[in-house]
Parts: sequence; C-alpha cells; structure tokens
Amino acid sequence: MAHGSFDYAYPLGQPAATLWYHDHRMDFTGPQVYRGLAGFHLVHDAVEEALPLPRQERDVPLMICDRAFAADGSFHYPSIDSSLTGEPGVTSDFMKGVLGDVILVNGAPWPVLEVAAVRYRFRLLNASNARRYQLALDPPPPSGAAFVQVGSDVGLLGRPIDHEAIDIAPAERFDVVVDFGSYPVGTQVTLVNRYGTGSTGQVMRFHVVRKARDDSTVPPRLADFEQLSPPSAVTRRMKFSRSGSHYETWTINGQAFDRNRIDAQVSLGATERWLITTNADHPVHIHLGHFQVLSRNGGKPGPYDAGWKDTVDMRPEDEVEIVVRFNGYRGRYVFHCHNLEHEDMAMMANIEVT
Ligand SMILES: [Cu+2]
Repeated sequence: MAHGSFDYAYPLGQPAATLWYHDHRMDFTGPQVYRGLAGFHLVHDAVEEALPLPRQERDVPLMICDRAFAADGSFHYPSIDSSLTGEPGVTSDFMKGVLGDVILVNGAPWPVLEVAAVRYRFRLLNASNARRYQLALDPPPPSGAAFVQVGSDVGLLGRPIDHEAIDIAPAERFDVVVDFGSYPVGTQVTLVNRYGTGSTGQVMRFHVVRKARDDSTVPPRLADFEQLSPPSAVTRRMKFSRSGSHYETWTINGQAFDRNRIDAQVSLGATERWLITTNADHPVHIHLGHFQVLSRNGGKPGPYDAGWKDTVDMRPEDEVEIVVRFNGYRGRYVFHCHNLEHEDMAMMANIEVT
C-alpha cells in the first residue's frame, strides 16, 4: 500500500461560480463519492459582490444526492469488489447506475430549513452518482416563478431566467433565487423531485417561520456574458453509447477508456464545436474546457442549457452541439460521462492540450 501527500495550488483565475470537488480515483470514483468524498467550492468575485442578491445566511449551498443504506446504517453500494482494490465496477443489475432510496441534502436525509419570508439564494448541486431530478416547490409560490436562475455550472448568467421546475442531471449546478415572501408565515414548502416516487419524490422542506426585512433583489442584468463564437463546422463528433464486444461496457466513439491513448488533441486557446450524441442518459462532463450549448436535437438549446456549462444533460438519442474553449493550461485532461458508474466502467477519454 502506498501512502503520500500532495499540495495543490489553485490560482482560481475565473469568474464567480458554484464549483464542487470530489474524489476522482481511477475506476473507483463512484464508490468513493458515495462514501462522501465531495464538497462545494464557491468562487466569488467583485461582479458578484456588487449584485443585490441574497447573501450570507441567505446564500445556501444545497448538495443533493441519493443513497441506499444497509440494515446496520452503512452505505449500501453494489461494488463487484467492496475492498475497492481489485475489479472495478458494480454488479450487472446496476450497469445503468446506482440509485438510492434516501435523499440527502448536505449529508442529512430529507432535512428541514427554517426560513424567513424573504429571498434566498440556493446553489443547487446534483451530487448523485446516477439520479436525475426534476425539482419543484410544493406548493408553488402564490405569485412569481418558483426559481429564478442566476447562474449555471461555471458562472453567472447574463440575465436571470424564470423556471417553474428544474431538471438537474448529475454534476450540474443551478444557482437560483427563491422568494418565500409571497408565502404566508407558517407555510411548509417541500422541495420535491417530480421524477421520483415514494421516498425519492421528496428532497427537503422549507418552513417559513417569520417575516423579515429583505433588501435583496434579482436585477435584470447580472454579468457581462461572453457568447462564444463557434467554428462554422463541427470539429469533433462524440458518441456516448453502450458497446464493446459483448455490449458490456460504456464507451465514447466505441472505445473504452485507455489512459495511454489521446482521443483529442487540442491547442491551447482553441475554440471547438462538438456534436455529442447518446443512446442512453449521459450527463457529459468536460474537464478544463468550459462550454456553451449551441443546439439540442437540431433546435434551440433547452430551458436548462443556458450559460457557462461544464456538464450537459443528455437524454437517450439526444444530439447536442456545444462550443467549447480550452484556455488556461496545457496538459492532459479527461472528459467523461458524469454518471459515475458509467465513468468507472470506461466512459471516459483523454484530451491533450498543447
Ligand atoms: Cu453515462
């Protein structure tokens, strides 16, 4: 067994964003994250500080995930090798991804947050290994949108977007404002998951306990948003599918991950246009290169595609075009499906930035 330590220095030369980090150990990311090796990393800047958004105790990160527990309270994760030292992956029943029947928010099952009847900013993160959610408020607010989105995975939007509900795939973040001001004091508001049933249909509850002064607003302009200009033609095609000689693994362009193979060579600063296709649910995540969605299934981007992204929610048989810019650093990076079981079962590829 090898032991050691590393110091990592992050210059954080990027605009304000709701980032998160998690263990990424080769072949065993799913069980490691399942055991809790994940957290938020919020980046702030002067642009964000100048906005009149809710702040301090009214700016609340919410890490949402699902887990299953054994009778003794331990995490129940169907690893082929529970020592996490031998064969990676999960038993064949869980090939599509591991789902739990308990929803945790910031590590607590179905928690309750007491709130004042004012605006709150919530950094919604889907930290689940494989579960997609459709988040909504029950009851919906008597007036106004349930969620006013102000940011996406990697930064503020140019302008806020109203949502009645939010579809969120693993690794996606939605930075939203919820105004409890239109609910009468005493109301219990449940954050529900419309894609769940029974115990997975509820996420957490807000209890509106008092009136309070609210100086916050959501301004019509949030940040200067740089719309990337894509090359006129598609530069790369990426197909995320289940294949292999016995249809036994998850692949990109028909190939399982090989740490020694470079799948995409990119020069530093390049802007590329990728056409991504799928044959199942795959949240596609790219390291280093932040991107914007150009089109979904030949039409406009979807309602949850706005802003700077590092993960795009892809449904079965979807075709999504993105414009991605690789700036900042040279080196070798991966892109992969952020369904962690798919990732551990080889749905990952290498980019070399030179
Ligand atoms: Cu996948």
